[in-house]
Amino acid sequence: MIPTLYKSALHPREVRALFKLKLKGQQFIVPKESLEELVLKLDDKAFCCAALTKVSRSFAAVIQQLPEDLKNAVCAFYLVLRALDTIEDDMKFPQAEKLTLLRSFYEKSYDENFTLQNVGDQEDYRVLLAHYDKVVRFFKSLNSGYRDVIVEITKKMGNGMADFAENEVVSVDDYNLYCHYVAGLVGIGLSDLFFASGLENPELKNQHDLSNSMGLFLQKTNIIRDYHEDLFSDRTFWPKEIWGKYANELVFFTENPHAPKSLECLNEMVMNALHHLPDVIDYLSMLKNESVFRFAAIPQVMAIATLAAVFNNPKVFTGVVKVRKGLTARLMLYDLSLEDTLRYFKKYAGVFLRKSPTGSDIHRQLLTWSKEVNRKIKEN
Ligand code: IN0
Repeated sequence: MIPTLYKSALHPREVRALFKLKLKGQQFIVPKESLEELVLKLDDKAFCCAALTKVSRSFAAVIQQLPEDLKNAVCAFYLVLRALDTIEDDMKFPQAEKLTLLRSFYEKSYDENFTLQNVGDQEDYRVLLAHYDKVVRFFKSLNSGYRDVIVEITKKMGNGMADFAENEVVSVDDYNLYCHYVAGLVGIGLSDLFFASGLENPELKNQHDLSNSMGLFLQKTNIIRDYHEDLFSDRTFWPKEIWGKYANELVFFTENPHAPKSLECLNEMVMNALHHLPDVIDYLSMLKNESVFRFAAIPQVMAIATLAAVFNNPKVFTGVVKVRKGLTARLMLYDLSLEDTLRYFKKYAGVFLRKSPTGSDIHRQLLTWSKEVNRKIKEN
């Protein structure tokens, strides 16, 4: 808490938010015991809620403010996807078995005997998979409208992940397709869950492109931010079609973090992600329910703040660049509206422009982009 406060010291509103969140935090209790200890104490639903707080940290609170039915559906969806992701990420899992499991994972949604031992590179993920039968029973308690959406998305995502476990991301098309599988489909699934809840604008169900962009904006931000971590765990999602213009090997950037070519590459990756923002604005403008809005908007504001922090920043190549936790706290506490969200987007659009050298190619692209973003903002 103290180091977090220190970083937010010049932002008094964030300091206040951090303290309030600490108090309000009692509402979203993150249990002190380990998940393994909690298995023995909690019923299926309580275990799933606890697992959510363990695996998604601050995001769990954003899910928990959704209306009861939709909250349970999103919680189950999140845990199913996290399980799938854990299988995909486990580099020790034998490849052939991994592919079969990714492609058939959706079939386990109704199998109360299904558990997986010793899979996952973090303790909480391992416990989640070791007690997956609990997720299955919680999933089965949802109504059929929600269940069908979750199974369909899990099937498509597992197959897409398996395709990419065999083939690398090379072209920009591959990059968009990979991000579609792991995140765009989440956006499409969430729009379908909102529809099934009856709480949201029914038009959302047909907005596949906008829903997809919501996921792509988040996932591309993660991929850019995680360059260093991913490079050292021997995987990479940066498309060669982009980085190949600046270097012969991806490690060049780590070895030369301050080289103009390294920063130009990073900035092109950021610009590529920023092109999804107009769709994000259109999607968020369609939402009607306030708690659904906050659930959808908070990760997008965190993403643009992260992109602004990584833009033109050599530290991406040598470690992790993170946004201040105080910002998350503030976004969660003050009931974020569309107006506030658009104000954040406008503010960060200015940050990108200021961080790019006047007259440079990237500056020109950002100018065109920010005109479009500002036009969208005025429309709403
Ligand atoms: C998410 C998304 C998410 C939330 C709301 C609307 C969305 C619309 C389209 C696509 C995804 C949407 O949000 C989470 C946010 C999250 O988990 N944050 C982490 C922080 C972090 O760095 O990991 C936290 O601990 O707070 C998200 O990142 N993903 C996700 C997964 C499932 C669901 Cl149901 C919603 C993951 C991903 C890959 C971006 C889709």
